[in-house]
Amino acid sequence: MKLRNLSAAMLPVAALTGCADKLPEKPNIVFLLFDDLGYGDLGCYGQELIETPHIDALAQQGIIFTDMYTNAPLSAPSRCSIMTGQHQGHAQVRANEELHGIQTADLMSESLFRRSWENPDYEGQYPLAAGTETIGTMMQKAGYKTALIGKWGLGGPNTAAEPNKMGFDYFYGFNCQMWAHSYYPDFLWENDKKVFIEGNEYMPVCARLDEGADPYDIRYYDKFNQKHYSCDLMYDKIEKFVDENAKNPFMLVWTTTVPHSTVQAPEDEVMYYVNKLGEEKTPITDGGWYYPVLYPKSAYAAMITHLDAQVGKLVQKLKDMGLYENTVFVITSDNGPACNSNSPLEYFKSGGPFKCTKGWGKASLHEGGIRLPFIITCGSHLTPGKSNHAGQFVDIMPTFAELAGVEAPANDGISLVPTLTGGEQPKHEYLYWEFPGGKGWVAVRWGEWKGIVKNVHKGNNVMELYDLHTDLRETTDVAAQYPEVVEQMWKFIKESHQPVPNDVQRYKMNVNFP
Ligand SMILES: [Ca+2]
Repeated sequence: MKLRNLSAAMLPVAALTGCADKLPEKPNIVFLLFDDLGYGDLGCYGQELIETPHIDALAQQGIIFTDMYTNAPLSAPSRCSIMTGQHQGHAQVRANEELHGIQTADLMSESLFRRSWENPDYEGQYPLAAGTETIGTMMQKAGYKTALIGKWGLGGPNTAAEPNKMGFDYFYGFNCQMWAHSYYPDFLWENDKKVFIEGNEYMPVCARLDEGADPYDIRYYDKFNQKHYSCDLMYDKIEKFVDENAKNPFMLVWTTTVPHSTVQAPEDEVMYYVNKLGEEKTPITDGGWYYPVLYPKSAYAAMITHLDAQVGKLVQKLKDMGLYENTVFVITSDNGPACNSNSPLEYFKSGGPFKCTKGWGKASLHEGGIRLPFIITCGSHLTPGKSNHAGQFVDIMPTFAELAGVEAPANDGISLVPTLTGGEQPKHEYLYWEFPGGKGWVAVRWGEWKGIVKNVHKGNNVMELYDLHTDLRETTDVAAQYPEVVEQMWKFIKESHQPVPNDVQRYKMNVNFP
C-alpha cells in the first residue's frame, strides 16, 4: 500500500532548503538531556507560560525536529539506547531495574534509604555489561574529551559500569536515579568519589512537614530547600570542564534532572512564577516518593527556566571563549512528562498536541510518553528550519560519529547530519518500541501509522492502530479498517523483538504473536 507523506500536524514544516551548509570539523558537542520534559514544555514547541528564551534562541538558529522519539518511555532504558545506539528490541536495559540498589518501595522507608546512604552498594541501577561500546568510548576514540554531568542510572558505584568505565573522562552528579529525587542532596559523585556537600543535610525523600506545620507557610518547607541547589553545583563543573578543554574537542553530556520530581527551585525564582501564574491553593503535603511542595506549578516552571538560564550562560561563555561557532548543541528529553501529583502537566499542556493524562505520558508508548522536543544547532552554520524526519535516540550515536569523523559501533540509528547540511536524509523504514514496564507495551510507527499493543504481559495481542496524520491524540482505533497494516506491523515487531541478553526478570516480555 502507498503511504501518504508524513507531516507533523502541530508545527508547520518548512522545507529545508537544498543549499549545503558546512559544519566545522570535529565540533564540540553539548548534548543536553532533560529528564521527563514534555513535548510542549519549551517555548519553541508552543509553551506559553514557562519561559525558555535561551533554548528558544538556539532553536531559532538551528533545526527543530517535530517527529523525534525516545526509544523508551523511562529513564534507564532511554539512556541505554542513547549510550549504545541499540533499540529496545535488543537493548541490555529495558526498564528501570535497581538490582541490589535502592528500590522504589525503599524510598518510603527511612531505614532502607539510609542503608543506601551508608553503603554505596545499595545505590544505582542495573549496570551495562563490562566493555559495552557507548557514545563516550566512541568519542574518546575520535580524540574527544568526554564528560557526563547530571544523572547516570546505568550502573551503580563499584560496578563495571561506572561512568568513568563507560567512556566518560569526567563524571559529576547522581549515579543513582533514586537519589536524584532531591535537588538538595547532601552528596554527589565526582568520578568514583562520593563527595559530601557542605551546607546540605541528609534528607530522605520520604521526609514530610513537621508535625503541626502550616502547609500554606513557606517557612515550613525550608528543610527541603537547602543551601546548594544540585543544578548549580553541576553547572559549575560544566564551566570547569569547558575551561579545561578549550583547546581540544569535547563532548559534554549534560543529563540534568530537570524537571523530574521533586519539583524544586530557588525560592525567589519560584516566587517569580507565583506572581506570574497566581497564588496556588493546593500544596502537596504527601508527595509519595517526593518531598512536599507548596507551589508545584510555579516550581515546575521555575526549574525549567533556571536550567534555560544556565544554557544561556553556557552559550555566552562559549561565545566569549570563541568556541560557540564550533559547538553543536543537541537538546532533548529522556522520556515524556510524568503524571504524578508533583507535575502539573495538564496546566502547562506539557504533552503539547498529544494526550498526556495518566497512562498517556511517561511510562507509556503513546505519543505523549515518547515523542519529544529535539533541537540541533551549530552556531550560524545551519539553515534554520523544521524537520519532520521520524527518528529515534539511536540516531544520536551515528550522528555524533559523523560529526567527529569516526566510525560508530554497530547501531540501529541513521545519522541526522544530512538534515543539518541540507542533504538527502535517509529514513527509517519504521520505528519500534517495546516497554516491559507496567502491563507491557509494544509499538511501531510506520509512515503515519502508529500501532500499539497494550497488556502484553497478559497475553493481549490485539493491536490498536492510529493514523497520526489526523489523530495525534490516538483517540480513534482504525485497526479493523486496515488489517493489512496491522499484519505488516506484526512483521516489524517479530523482526525487532529479541529476548533480553541477561537474566533481569523486569526486562522480559513474552510477546504473544497472533
Ligand atoms: Ca526520565
